[in-house]
Amino acid sequence: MKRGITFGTFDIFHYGHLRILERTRELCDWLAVGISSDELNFSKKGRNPYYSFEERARIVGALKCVDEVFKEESLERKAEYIKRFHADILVMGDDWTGKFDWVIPLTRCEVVYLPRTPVVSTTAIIERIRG
Ligand code: C2G
Repeated sequence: MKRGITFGTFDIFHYGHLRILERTRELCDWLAVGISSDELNFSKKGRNPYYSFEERARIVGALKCVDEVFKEESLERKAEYIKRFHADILVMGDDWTGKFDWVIPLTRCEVVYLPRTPVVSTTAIIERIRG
């Protein structure tokens, strides 16, 4: 059985989020998803997520293609999370290309970056509704 792991904020859940999770699950038989803590999101994006960690984790955890959700507290703890879940493959969108290759020698986990779904993003949704 191949075990997968991926990470994200998944704020204001949209089609691009669904597609990365579905495509990730096609590459493995079991999938754990690390959901950014509210504090990690603030440090990455300079704003609080619209939905709280608990709400984002409930939404992602309810999906058919997701087997387990957990809290991602820091980008630097990826190797620890990979070991905790015995992940064989880490998948991220290609906005992160190369950024997590450092886990390979530490974990022997395969790392794959998939193309982002064009056009849709949480930021674009917020701007469109605001404007
Ligand atoms: N994504 C995508 N297509 C989009 C938007 C997002 O494929 N149109 C992917 C991203 O590439 C990422 C995942 O969906 O793999 C989650 O995106 P975000 O919620 O923006 O997560 P991010 O803030 O990039 O957090 O440890 C890594 C970080 O926690 C990732």
